[in-house]
Amino acid sequence: MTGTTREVAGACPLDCPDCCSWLVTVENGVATGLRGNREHPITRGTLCVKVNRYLEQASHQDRILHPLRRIGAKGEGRFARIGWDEALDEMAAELSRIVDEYGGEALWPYQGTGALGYLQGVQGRAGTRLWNVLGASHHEMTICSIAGLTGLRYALGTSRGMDPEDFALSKLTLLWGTNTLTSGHHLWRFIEAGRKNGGHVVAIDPMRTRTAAAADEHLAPMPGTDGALALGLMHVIVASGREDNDFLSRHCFGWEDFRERVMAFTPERAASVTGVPAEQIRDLGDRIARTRPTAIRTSQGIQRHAGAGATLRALACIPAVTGDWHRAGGGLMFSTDTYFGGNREALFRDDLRPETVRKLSMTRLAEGLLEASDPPVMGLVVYGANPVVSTSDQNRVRAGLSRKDLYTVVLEHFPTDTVDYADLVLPATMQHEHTDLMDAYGHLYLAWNERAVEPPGECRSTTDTFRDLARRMGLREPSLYDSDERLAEQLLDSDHPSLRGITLDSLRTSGWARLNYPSPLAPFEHGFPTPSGKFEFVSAAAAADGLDPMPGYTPPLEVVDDEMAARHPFVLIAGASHFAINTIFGNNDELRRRAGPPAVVVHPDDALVHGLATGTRVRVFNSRGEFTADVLVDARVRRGVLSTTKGHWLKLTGGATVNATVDERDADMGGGAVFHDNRVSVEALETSQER
Ligand SMILES: Nc1nc2c(c(=O)[nH]1)N[C@H]1C(S)=C(S)[C@@H](COP(=O)(O)OP(=O)(O)OC[C@H]3O[C@@H](n4cnc5c(=O)[nH]c(N)nc54)[C@H](O)[C@@H]3O)O[C@H]1N2
Ligand SMILES: Nc1nc2c(c(=O)[nH]1)N[C@H]1C(S)=C(S)[C@@H](COP(=O)(O)OP(=O)(O)OC[C@H]3O[C@@H](n4cnc5c(=O)[nH]c(N)nc54)[C@H](O)[C@@H]3O)O[C@H]1N2
Ligand code: SF4
Ligand SMILES: [Mo]
Repeated sequence: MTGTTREVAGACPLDCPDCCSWLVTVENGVATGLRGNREHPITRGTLCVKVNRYLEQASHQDRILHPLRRIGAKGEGRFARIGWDEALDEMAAELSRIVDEYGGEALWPYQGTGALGYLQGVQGRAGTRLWNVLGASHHEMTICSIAGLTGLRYALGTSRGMDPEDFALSKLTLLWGTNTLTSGHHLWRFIEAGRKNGGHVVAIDPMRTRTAAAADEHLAPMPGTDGALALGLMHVIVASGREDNDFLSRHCFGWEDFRERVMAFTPERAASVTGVPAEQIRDLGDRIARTRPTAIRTSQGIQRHAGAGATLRALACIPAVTGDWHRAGGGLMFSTDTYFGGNREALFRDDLRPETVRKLSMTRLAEGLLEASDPPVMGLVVYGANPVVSTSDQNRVRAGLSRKDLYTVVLEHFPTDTVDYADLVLPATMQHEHTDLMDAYGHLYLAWNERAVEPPGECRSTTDTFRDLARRMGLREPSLYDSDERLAEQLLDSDHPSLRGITLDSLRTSGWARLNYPSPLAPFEHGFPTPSGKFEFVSAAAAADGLDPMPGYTPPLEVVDDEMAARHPFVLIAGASHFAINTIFGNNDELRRRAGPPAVVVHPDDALVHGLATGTRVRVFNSRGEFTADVLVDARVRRGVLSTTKGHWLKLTGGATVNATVDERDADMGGGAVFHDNRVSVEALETSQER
């Protein structure tokens, strides 16, 4: 490389389990190339179809490069350019006014999953020190994984599980409500390695996704019924006497009670709940019983229903019944994000906030804006989030954001549907334009993301923006002004064994480091971090939280509601698109072309009954709202289910999207969202030939 060309190591910031390690080529101060790091054991030199376009996206003509002030009505998206000084003066004055008049809790720092890092993103709750000092309401990250994380904790004492690299050791892999090839494809190499070693791969998904199509076998349950399927599978194992009694008696708590529940759940009963034939349940139960180790990969898609937390809790019981929790290559993996033992307390500084602050749930934005009182929400600062598209009950979210007395600031890269409602828009940096430190929720490596180039226009990083704002507000707390490096040092200043041998300097030099855990890894060989030290079939903590003390099947709500089914015959699920990540890249022309317009996949039998054909343009609706989509008739979706994708921009599609139909309702645990527990009807608008 010449003197003016260099490669800078960084990492993908997006909400994807893979946290890829990347290298940015910088020529004369300009980023001219981006590639996956070949040295990194997970990335292995490839990014993905989306992030291959990251640099193109960074120089997109619509990139917001300067602060903007609203000049039109809320929702219109008309703005005038202003300077940073003016913007910060205005924001400081407005936030101070709100705090003085209504108290700090009238502020809602609404951070999303646009960037995951510990400095600029949501893992580090960027900006949280400022919000703590101001006494702002606490923003609860309920939108993605919380129900599953909570459910797992009752059984395991933690939400972590397998090291994904150990899928290479698995003889049977269940891809359960997860679309690996789309939503985090770097795991596939390990699954394939297991398969080459004689392993068998089963997908469990109402939809024959590209992942299910690549598996050896596919079961298609009704959405939200996986807990029943898990119980039916365990029944088969136990009824044939192939449970691991040694493991159950030595390492589990409450087995005898839970055993009774399992014995009551015959494959026939599971079949009637799930719609999966009893024969298929018997076959898979039998295969699990005779295959050691069996690994379950599950992720967020399975836990967007009323019984979300209970589902993950029930799934975690399978490796307890088989004893696989003690075998590397066996167990379950949902998320790895608690393997990193960084000093989050030192980073967050929650000691700076008042003793009690109100909590506001990310997925209840409409309720918060329209109904919260004492105090009402008067100031909303949105960053790394696009709630108009991503959050439930879109029409009410838009009504809330339209409130004339609400002061809204959005930190963004692009003029999103949410930006349209802002009073003030601040231009934000992208990953190669700022510094960050990342862990992953799909592997055990940390990454350092070195800033590679100067930010374009007047873009500022999240940390810079909040430091500048604190200064403008005249706040004296010294930790508000800590530099990015200082923040990283504070986070890494931990005696947790996972960080042994890792310093900021060492991480910076290599760009990435494996957390200090053995490989292969049997995560609970020294016990479970529960109160009993054992796997808990019976959980006092769950009982104390008003939940069933034992794992079981908690049905979805709308999916099984007969009265609603009579009105709205389809269950609608809206999973990850292959060509976008949430709403990010939703404005990239080439990726949009490849993704096609919003579509709903309908089973041929349902299409016949409802008079739908491929290309029929339909209105998809329920009492909450509606959106338009093109029908695709295909047997890859099970009967009674419609499948679409999340993340389409309202302004680039039909003016409303799937979340216009989704209820603002909590799942059983943690206040998780219920995106897939949603009934709708479809009605033809016109056929494509007429268009
Ligand atoms: N390309 C791409 N990658 C992404 C994302 C993206 O938008 N695009 N999103 C990122 C984010 S934020 C997340 S949280 C993860 C999500 O990662 P995944 O969980 O893999 O993604 P989803 O598509 O939400 O859900 C996975 C599958 O669950 C199925 N499913 C829905 N309901 C049920 C059910 O009740 N039971 C079962 N068994 N299956 C069900 C869906 O049909 C879908 O195929 O992916 C991340 N990666
Ligand atoms: N129907 C349905 N809805 C869903 C889901 C579903 O499966 N079905 N999935 C849900 C899930 S799992 C998730 S995680 C949520 C995601 O919902 P959100 O957290 O709202 O994520 P996005 O909608 O993609 O919005 C991220 C925004 O952050 C911006 N951004 C990215 N990096 C930065 C940065 O460094 N600084 C600033 N200031 N901005 C940045 C991007 O430009 C983008 O506009 O959506 C949820 N919505
Ligand atoms: S979105 Fe996922 S697969 Fe794509 S580059 Fe980022 S971390 Fe890697
Ligand atoms: Mo997510």
